[in-house]
Amino acid sequence: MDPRVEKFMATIKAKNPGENEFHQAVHEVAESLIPFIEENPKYKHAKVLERIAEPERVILFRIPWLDDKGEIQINKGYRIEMNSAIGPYKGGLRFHPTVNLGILKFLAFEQVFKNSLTTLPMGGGKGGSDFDPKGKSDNEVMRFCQSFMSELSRHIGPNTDVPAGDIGVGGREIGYLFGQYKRLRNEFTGVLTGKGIDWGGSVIRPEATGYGATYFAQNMLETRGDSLEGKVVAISGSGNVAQFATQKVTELGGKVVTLSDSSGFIYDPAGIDKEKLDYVMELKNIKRGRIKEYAEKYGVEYFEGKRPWSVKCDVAMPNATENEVNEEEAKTLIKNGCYCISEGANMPSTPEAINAYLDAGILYGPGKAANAGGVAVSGLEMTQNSMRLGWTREEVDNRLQMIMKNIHDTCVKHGKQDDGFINYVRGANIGGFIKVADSMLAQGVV
Ligand code: NDP
Ligand code: 2IT
Repeated sequence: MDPRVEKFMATIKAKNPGENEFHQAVHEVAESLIPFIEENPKYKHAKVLERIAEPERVILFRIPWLDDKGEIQINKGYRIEMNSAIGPYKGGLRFHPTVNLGILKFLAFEQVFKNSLTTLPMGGGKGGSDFDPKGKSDNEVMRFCQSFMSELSRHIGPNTDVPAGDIGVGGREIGYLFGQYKRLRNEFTGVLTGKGIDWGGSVIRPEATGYGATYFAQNMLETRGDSLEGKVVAISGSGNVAQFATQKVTELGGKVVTLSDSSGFIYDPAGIDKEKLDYVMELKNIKRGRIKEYAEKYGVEYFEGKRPWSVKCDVAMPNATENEVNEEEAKTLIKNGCYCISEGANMPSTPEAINAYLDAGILYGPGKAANAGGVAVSGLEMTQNSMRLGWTREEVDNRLQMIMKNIHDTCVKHGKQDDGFINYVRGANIGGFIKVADSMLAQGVV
């Protein structure tokens, strides 16, 4: 390891003990940035990277709520306000039992670079709770969201901090959160994104992350004169990102053969077509069932407790969660002929898996570039809210495609090596850093 990176990481680990995912995210960025900063001493003397790695503010609070039995439940609530150099804090809320400070700090840190890459004026933030929405009634979810927002409302606002969805937070939760904010503040405003179309939302926001990650895969393939047409695609997850990635891959002529949830994956070699995807959407978004039921309905194989990376594919899209592709799985993917990875999830590949992709010279689009379409359309939702206007699907989709293309160009600009190989990790980290760093320099020691 580069001794400068090692020294930097020793300080990060000492200051943030036990926050393993945060260390992992910072390490990946530091490996790209420290050599770049050495070549650009203005960033070094101003300790820009050291400042970016320290949240501007961390809010931690109690969320008491009453379950359907009338019993009091208590969860932890968080909002990490990471960096506001280029705009209001912006980033999703995650409701999942694994949520802790280290996970949200990694997500907020990634968000700073991702939001910068979109070219829109958004700082970085992330929040959430260890609340588990699984098995809860709609009323319980509503009471929880109301209690969560009772505290969060003091800290956010359309010009301050604009949360959105992430794992466990979709349209239903954003609705309850928005209703409570409006009630407390007596303000109808763009304080959240991912809102319903009838009350301030943007078309294409639900689709945006999955569509964007698919456009990014297409952009990467185009650098090799290739496309998604006729490609076999393995997708993990079966939530928001996975569903709309499946839809767009299919529209572009690819064949999606896997989906998963935390219990296992289904393998459908015939491909998950529109009708089957409609079934998945109903199963996951309305019935809130398990992906196993797909295997029962369509008579395909289900692999309990397994991830889909053993399946033969050309393209893989990890769209579930962090660290869901390890070194062995990455090597299996490559061995089976996979040559393009586009990450819809945040940090789904372990550092060893990333090294395997880079060593093999395959196309690898890291999450902070490939999944930026979601937050980008959130930024477009903020724009529409400010104008009190709504754009058409065509307008928003064109802008999304343009933004993904721009992000791809930025990665090429900063990541293309002398031998022609595009290192998208380096490209995304440097490309995301420059605008934030220059803004911090311009704004003084803050
Ligand atoms: P959803 O809650 O809609 O879906 C999450 C999916 O991932 C579910 O299928 C879930 O299965 C699975 N999953 C969650 N945790 C685990 C786990 N520990 N192991 C295995 N599977 C798991 O979330 P999204 O689709 O919105 O988010 C997916 C990923 O995309 C996350 O990494 C998120 O941070 C990232 N992302 C999301 C954006 C958005 O706009 N929504 C934007 C950019 C990135 P189960 O139901 O069993 O829990
Ligand atoms: O990780 C992400 O970029 C998101 N969950 C979306 C954030 C947003 O503000 O739309």
